[in-house]
Amino acid sequence: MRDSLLIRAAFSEKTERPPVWMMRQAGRFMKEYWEIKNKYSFLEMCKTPELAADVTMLPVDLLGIDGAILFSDILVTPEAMGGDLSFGANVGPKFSNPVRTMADIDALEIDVTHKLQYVADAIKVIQQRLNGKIPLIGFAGAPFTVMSYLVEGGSSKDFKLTKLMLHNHPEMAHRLLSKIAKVTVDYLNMQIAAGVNAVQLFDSWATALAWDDYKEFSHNYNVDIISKLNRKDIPVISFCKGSSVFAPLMAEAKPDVISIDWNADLLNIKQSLPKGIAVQGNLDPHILYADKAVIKDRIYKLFDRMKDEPGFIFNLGHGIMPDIPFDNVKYAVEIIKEFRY
Ligand code: 1CP
Repeated sequence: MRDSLLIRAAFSEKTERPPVWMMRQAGRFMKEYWEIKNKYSFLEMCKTPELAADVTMLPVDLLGIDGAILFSDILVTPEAMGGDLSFGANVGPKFSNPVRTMADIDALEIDVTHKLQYVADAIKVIQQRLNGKIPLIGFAGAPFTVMSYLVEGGSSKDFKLTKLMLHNHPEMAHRLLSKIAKVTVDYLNMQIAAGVNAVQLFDSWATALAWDDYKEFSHNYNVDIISKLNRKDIPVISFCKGSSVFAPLMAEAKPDVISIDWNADLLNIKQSLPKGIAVQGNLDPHILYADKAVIKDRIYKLFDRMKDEPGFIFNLGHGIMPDIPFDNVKYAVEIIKEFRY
């Protein structure tokens, strides 16, 4: 896998075209996903290795992307720590026992990889199915983003309770973040041992934080996690919403790749980073709703801008929305695979 397009680009080597994968590529915009989802709950899908493999393979088989991403969720780690997690129809994730006090934090377990063995099992099944064709990306949520779900008890628009904990009770926040960081290191190293070829750390909601708070409550934990991963030949991709602003700090954590949201000019960001850090991104996912001529124009403009910069992986600035037409996503992958620098 070291010679695959994706891993070479992740290690900042020259490639004949940009490799392509897309966040949330294995999901709700595909009717084949719903055929499985209508029979099983989301957590059953995550916890049954054969089903997780079936879903992981959908975009591999139907879109022909250059990297598969493990079908799972960032919330399986807080669940293993003791969070009572459920996913109701159209209400998103819920934790019925939100973490609000020091006693709640103390009750969370940190030696939990045995409870996540189903993920290692899924990785083995997926690698058998991929059969060396393309790399498999593992992932975990970054501590701040995972913390937000535990504290809020689910998704949030404003992260009010989470930010209140950072501001009024920083000692509690740090205790909670340290516990999540420990679990995240063990979990990602377990995925690497089970056979993933790259890992991505998702800090989706870092964009809610001011610079100093990002540094203290998110970045410092990501630095610690990245420094403890068994990285030989395994590129580490660091993603956050807000990366157009936080990229200089993210680079200090020394990931191999930084995944950039769609606000920034990708070339400017790339040129501002230390040599040897690749970028991933950064098409506005809404472009995939537009006419095919627009999709082609925007993607090729991005490629033209990045043409002299080895170390570029095509992705979206964030995930594919569930109602983006499948045909448009397929078209985008096709024109990317036709492209040559
Ligand atoms: O209802 C359904 O069918 C479940 C929808 C779904 C799916 C397909 C959820 C629930 N998670 C997933 C899969 C998933 N989640 C993947 C699989 C691989 C792929 O990308 O194709 C990955 C990498 C994630 C990671 C994840 N889960 C993130 C970080 C990435 C991102 O998009 O920012 C986050 C924030 C979550 C939480 C989550 N999981 C699911 C929901 C509805 C949510 C809440 C999102 C929110 O708070 O807005």
